[in-house]
Amino acid sequence: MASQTHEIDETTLLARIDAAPDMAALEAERVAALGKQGTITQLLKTMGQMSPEQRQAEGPRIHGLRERVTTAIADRKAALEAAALERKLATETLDMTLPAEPRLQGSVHPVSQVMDELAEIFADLGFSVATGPEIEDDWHNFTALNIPESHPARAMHDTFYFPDEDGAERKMLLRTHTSPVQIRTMVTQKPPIYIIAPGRTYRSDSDATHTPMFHQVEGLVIDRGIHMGHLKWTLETFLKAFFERDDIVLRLRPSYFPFTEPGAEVDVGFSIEKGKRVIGGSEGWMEVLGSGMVHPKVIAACGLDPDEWQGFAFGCGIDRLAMLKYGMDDLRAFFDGDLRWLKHYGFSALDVPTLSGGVGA
Ligand code: 2NL
Repeated sequence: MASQTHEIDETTLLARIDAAPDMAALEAERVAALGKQGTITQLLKTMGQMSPEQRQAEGPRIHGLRERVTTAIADRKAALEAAALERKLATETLDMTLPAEPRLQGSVHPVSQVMDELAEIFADLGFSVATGPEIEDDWHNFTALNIPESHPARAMHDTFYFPDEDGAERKMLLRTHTSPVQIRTMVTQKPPIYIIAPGRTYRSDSDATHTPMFHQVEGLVIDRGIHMGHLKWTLETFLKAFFERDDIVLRLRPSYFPFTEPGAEVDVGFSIEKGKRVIGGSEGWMEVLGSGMVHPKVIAACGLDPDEWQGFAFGCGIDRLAMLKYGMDDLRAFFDGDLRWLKHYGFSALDVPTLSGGVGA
């Protein structure tokens, strides 16, 4: 019993610990020496059966042995960890001379892209972009457009009204179309006027094809001697550039808008490609725009002489234009903010539409 410490060859054990090639081998050594059934643990247990004199002699030797083995394991562990870090640092390199990787996050919404395309196409025809408030009064949104208080068109617009203010002359509302922007332009600028007014508009209806907020673009020309021929050429030129096809066929159908005389619905020929309707060709007709000659009463309401100035105007939904051009079929997805949809249909910030590069390239 007294010779138990001699069963452990300390020199060999410390040498094995020092030579442990990896963490797993080191852990095996630790379990074999210091674990529950470990040689040193067993040795410590024998002290219980020793006589006091024996314990006095063996105790310090056994504890000393355990101490040195524990220290050796800790040292070896630190050495292995340092070596592992050293290897990692040697293999992981960072080349600071490489150019930065472009990480494009986010994309341009199809509505914004189409607005940019419209601005580009119409700029080429001499039109500038006009904007105005989304919170309007009923004079600019309705009255000036020949839609008086009692007119059924007011009810048809599903208008969002603000609560009446005490003493206020005009009702405030969310504009139901971008026409008030053109009214403001006619009131404040001298003709000739060549503008498009793209922007958000609001109507209180909502289903698969209507959202309470939607985007509209309207165009307005006020000049001398303007007639329907100018209107048709402008729309045809616009649609050819926008859909990037030459086989665009227009059909103007008489229609009624209180602010035009005459008014015309514009149908565009479509064809079927890969099971989907695309603009171009003439397999069928699709209603795309509303238009007409500006009503003399509207011109007069803006303080201009309708005998001197004539004009045409048109309007259509930007969301619908985007759907037709880029093949989306659910309008509601436009405003969900779903990143997967945006990633699929969105545009690169670098994809700026230009006439030379193709507006939708
Ligand atoms: C449609 C129809 C249209 C206009 C908008 C307009 C504006 C002024 C004077 C006269 Cl200031 N007209 N805009 C004219 C005809 C049709 O839009 O279906 N929009 C979605």
